Amino acid sequence: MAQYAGETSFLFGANETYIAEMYNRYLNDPDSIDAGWSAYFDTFEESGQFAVNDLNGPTWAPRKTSVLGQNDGSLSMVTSATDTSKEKVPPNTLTSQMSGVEDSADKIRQATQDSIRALMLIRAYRVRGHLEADLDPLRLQKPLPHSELDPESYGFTDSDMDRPIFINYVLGLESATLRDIVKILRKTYCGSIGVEFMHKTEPDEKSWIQERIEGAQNQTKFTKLGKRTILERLTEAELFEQFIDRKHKGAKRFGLDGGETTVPMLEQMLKRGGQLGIEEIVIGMPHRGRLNVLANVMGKPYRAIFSEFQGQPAAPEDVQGSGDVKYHLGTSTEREFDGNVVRLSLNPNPSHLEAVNTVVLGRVRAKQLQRGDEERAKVMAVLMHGDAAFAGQGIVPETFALSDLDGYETGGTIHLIVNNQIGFTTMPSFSRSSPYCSDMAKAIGAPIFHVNADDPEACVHVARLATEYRQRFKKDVVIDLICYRRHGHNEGDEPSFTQPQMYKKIAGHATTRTIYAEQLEKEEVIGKGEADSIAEAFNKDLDTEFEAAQSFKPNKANWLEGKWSGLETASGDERRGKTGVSLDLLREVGFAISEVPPNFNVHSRIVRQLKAKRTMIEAGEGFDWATAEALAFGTLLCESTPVRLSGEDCQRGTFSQRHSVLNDQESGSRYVPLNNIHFGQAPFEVIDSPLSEFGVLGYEYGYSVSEPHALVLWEAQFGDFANGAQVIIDQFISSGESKWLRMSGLVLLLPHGYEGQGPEHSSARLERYLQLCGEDNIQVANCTTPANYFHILRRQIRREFRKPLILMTPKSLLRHKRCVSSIEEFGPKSTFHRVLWDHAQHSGEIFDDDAIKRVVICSGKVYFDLLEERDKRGAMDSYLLRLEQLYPFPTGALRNELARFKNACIVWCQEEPKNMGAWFFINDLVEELMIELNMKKKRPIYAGRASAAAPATGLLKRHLKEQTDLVDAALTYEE
Ligand SMILES: Cc1ncc(C[n+]2csc(CCOP(=O)(O)OP(=O)(O)O)c2C)c(N)n1
Repeated sequence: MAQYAGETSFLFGANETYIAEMYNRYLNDPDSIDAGWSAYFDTFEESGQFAVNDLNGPTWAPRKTSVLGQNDGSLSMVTSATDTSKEKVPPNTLTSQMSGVEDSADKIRQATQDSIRALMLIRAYRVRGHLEADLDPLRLQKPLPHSELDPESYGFTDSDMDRPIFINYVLGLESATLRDIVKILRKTYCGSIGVEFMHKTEPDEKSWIQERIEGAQNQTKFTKLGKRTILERLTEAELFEQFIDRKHKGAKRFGLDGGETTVPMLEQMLKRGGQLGIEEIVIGMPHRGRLNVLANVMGKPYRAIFSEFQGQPAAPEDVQGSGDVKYHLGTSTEREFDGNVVRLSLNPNPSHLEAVNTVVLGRVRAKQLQRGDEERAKVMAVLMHGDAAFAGQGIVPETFALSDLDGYETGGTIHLIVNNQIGFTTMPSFSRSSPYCSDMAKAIGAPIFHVNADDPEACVHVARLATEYRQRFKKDVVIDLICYRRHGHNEGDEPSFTQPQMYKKIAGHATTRTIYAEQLEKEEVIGKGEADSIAEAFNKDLDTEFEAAQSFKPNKANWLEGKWSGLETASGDERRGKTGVSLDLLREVGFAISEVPPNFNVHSRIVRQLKAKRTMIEAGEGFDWATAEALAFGTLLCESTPVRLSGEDCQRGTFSQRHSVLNDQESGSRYVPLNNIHFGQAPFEVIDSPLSEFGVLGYEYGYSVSEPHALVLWEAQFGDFANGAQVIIDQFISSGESKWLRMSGLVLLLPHGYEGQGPEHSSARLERYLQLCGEDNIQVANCTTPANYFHILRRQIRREFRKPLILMTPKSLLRHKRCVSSIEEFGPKSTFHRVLWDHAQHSGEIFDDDAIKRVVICSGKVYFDLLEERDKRGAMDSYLLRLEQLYPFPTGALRNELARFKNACIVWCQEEPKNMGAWFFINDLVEELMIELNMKKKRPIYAGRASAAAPATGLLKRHLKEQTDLVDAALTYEE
C-alpha cells in the first residue's frame, strides 16, 4: 500500500486498476483515500463494487473476496481469473479516454464519475432489467418503473444524455452517450425477453450468458426460411386445436391455445440439441397442450389422435389394461434435423401435476448409462410445467435438489414453464408468494429466461440459448414462456365466471400466428394472403386425416421393444425364476464382502462384523439378513446384472446393518466390497439419497422403467416414510403397467415391525399396498428368512417379466439369532417360498397334522414372537404357518398346507391394529379356502391389536403388554 501514500488526487494513477484499488482501500478504511473519492464511494451501494469490476473489463469477474478484499497486501483484483474463456478486452483505459480532454481535474473527475455511474446503471439493467421487460402478451399489468433502472438514481440528469461516456467495451462499445446506452440496455434487457442470471455464483457461466445476451442485443437474426418455419409451426399448433374444437365441441383437450409458441420452441431445442450432440430427449409434461405436442412435436399421426376422439382405444384391442385418457398418454419417436436423428420419448403421466418430473430424470440417467454417455451430453430431459403447478408443488424443489448430486445428476434439464398466467380459476396473486412462478429455480442458481409468447422469434431465440447453455454447462435452465389461456381450464369451462376482465381482453386479442403473420408480411418474408394459404393447406390435411381416423387401427403396443425385447407379460402361478446359485459363486462373493484391501483402516466394530461374515461363509451357516442381501446383490453383479440401491443413509443402512461402503478411519477413503468381487463384474451403485421420498422414489421408478436389466431398489428410512411418496406409489408403481403398458421391476424396501418404537417407526402401512393389489399389478411380501430375502431379490431379475416388489423388511430380525439361513438355502437347488413351514416341522417336535388344534397363519416378524412363546410353552398343538408373499396371493400353496390340518381352527395373527396390516386382505381369501377344503371351522379367527387411530403406541410398557396379549391370544384360541 505504501506506493499510494500521499496520492490524493484523481490525476495520479487514473488507470484501469486504480479506481478499483482505491475502492478496495476505501472499504478497508474510508479515511485512507482522497476525501472526494471517499464521498463518492459513500454513494455506492452493493452495485458500486461490481461497476468498478465492469470498468476493468470482463477479466475482472470477481472472486467472492477480491473486491471486498481479504486484504492480503497484494491489492490485486485481477486474480479471480477462474474463467479463461473470456475474450480479450481492448487495451483502452480510462487514461487513454481522458487523454484528449482538457487537462483539468474537474473534467477528469466528471468523466470518471460518468463512467462509474453508467456502469452501475448497466449493471442494474443486468440485474433488474427483466422487471421492466415487455413480457405479458395481454399487457394486463404494465411493468412498474423500477428506480434502479432510472438514470436519475445514479445522479444523471437530462442534460447528461448526449455526453459521451467511456464504458470500456462493456456493451461492446468503447464509449457512448447515455441516451445510446439506455437504448441498448432497454433493447437488450427490457424487450420481449427478461433474463435473470445475476444470481448465479459461477463467473464463467454468468459471463457466458452475458456475452450471448449483450453480443446480439438478445436477438437472433432469423433467415427468411427460419421465419417461415416458425410461422408454419405456429399454424400447425393453432389450427390443430381449432380443428378438434370444431369437430368435437367442448370435448376436453386441455388445449395449447394461447401458448402455441411452445411448439416452435420445442422444435428449436430438438434441432439445436441435435447439432450439439443430443441423441435422445425424454420429455415430461402436464395435460396442457399435450395433444399438440404429441401431434406436432412427437409426430403421432393426427389420425391416431382423431380416432381416440372418436372413441377408439389408443392400443390394439387385444392389449390388456385399463388404458388412460388421451391427454396423459406417452409415445416415442425419432425426428431428424439437418441429418441429426434425435430420439424422443414423451413420458406418460398422471393427472398429478409435476409428479412426472423425477420419473423422467431417472429414465434419462438410465439411458445415459446405456449409451455410455459419461459426459451426459447425448441424453437430456425436457420438463414442461404449468405456472401454478411449478410454483405450488413440492416435488419441484425436490427435482432441483437432485440436479447436482452424483447419484442423480443428469447433466441439466431444460424446464419450459407454459405460463398462461392462471391455474384453473386461480390468479397468480393467490397461488404464489414469489414475484415469478419460476423463483424456486433460483435455489440452484439456474438462469431464468422470461419471454413474451407473442414474440415467437424471441421465444425461439431463448430456446436456442437454453439448449446451448445446457449443453455447455450441463446444468438446469428455466424458460418462463408468458402466454395466456384462450379458453377455460378445459374446453367445457366458462372462464368469465371468475376472470371476466382477463377473458374480455383475450377475446379481442389476435392469435400469435396472426400477429406473426402480419409481421412477416410487413417484412416481406411472405406475400399478402400467404399465411392464409398455409393455413388452408394445413386444414385440408387435417380433413384428410380426420376421414382416415374412422378406419384407423393402432397396429401394435410398443411396450416390449428395445431394451425390453425378450421380456414378456407375467403368467403362471409359481414364477420362481432361477434364483439358486452355485456354492462356489456364493463363497466367492462371501469372501469379497468380508475382506478389505491391505492397509485399509476399518473401524474396529466393522472389523468384527466382517469377521462374523467370514465365519458364516466358512461354516456355511448362520447367514444373517444383511449378508443374504449382499450375496443376492453380489451374485447378480457376477452374472452381469447391475444393482442400484438408493435411499436415505442406505450405504450404511438405517440399522447399521449394511455397511456396503467402508470408510478408512484415517484417510477417509472409501471402499465398496461389492464392486471388488472380480474383474468384469457389473457395477454396484449404492447411493445415500437426499432427504426426499417423493422425488427419489419417482426417480428410481423412472430408472427401472428404462432399464429392465438392472436390479433397482429404493429403501425407505422407516417404511412409513414412503407415504411422502404416495403419488408415485398410486399413480405410477401400482397402476403404470395397466394404464400405460410400462413395466417396472423396482423394489421398495420398507422397514416394518412392532418393536416398541412408537407410532411412527413401527408400521410400513402394509395395508395400503395390499389395498392397491389387483390385476396382478405388484407383488407384496414380508419375508422371515434371509434365504427367502435373497431369492425374492434375485427373482426380480431372473424371470421373463418385471413387476414392482413391495417388501416389508425387518429391524430387530436383522440381529435375531433364529433369523438365519444356511448356505444350502442359497444353493443351486434352492428357491423362493411363498409359504413357509413351522421351524418345529424339521425337528419333528410338532404334533402330527391331525392332532394340530390351531394353525396360526402370520407374516413377518411376529412369527418369531409366536415361535419363541410356543416353544417356551411346549404348545406343540399349534402349528405356525408363514405367508411370505401376500400378493399375488399364493392360493395353491396355502391350499396344500391347510389341507393337512382338517381338525384345526385357523387363526390369523398380526402385530398391527385390526384396521391395519393384512387382516382385511387375507380374511376373505382364507375363508374361501377353508370353505373349499371343507374344514371343520369355516372362518379364520383374528388375533392382533384392536383397531386404532395411530399404528402403534408410544409407550413401551403398553406395547409389550399388547404384544404379549396378541401372541397369547393366537396360541390359546379354542373353539
Ligand atoms: C397435484 C395436482 N393438484 C391439483 C390438480 C387439479 N388441477 C388440474 S389443472 C390445475 C391448474 C393448473 O394450473 P397451471 O399449473 O398453471 O397449468 P395450466 O392448466 O394453467 O396450464 C389444477 C389445480 C392436479 N391436476 N394435480
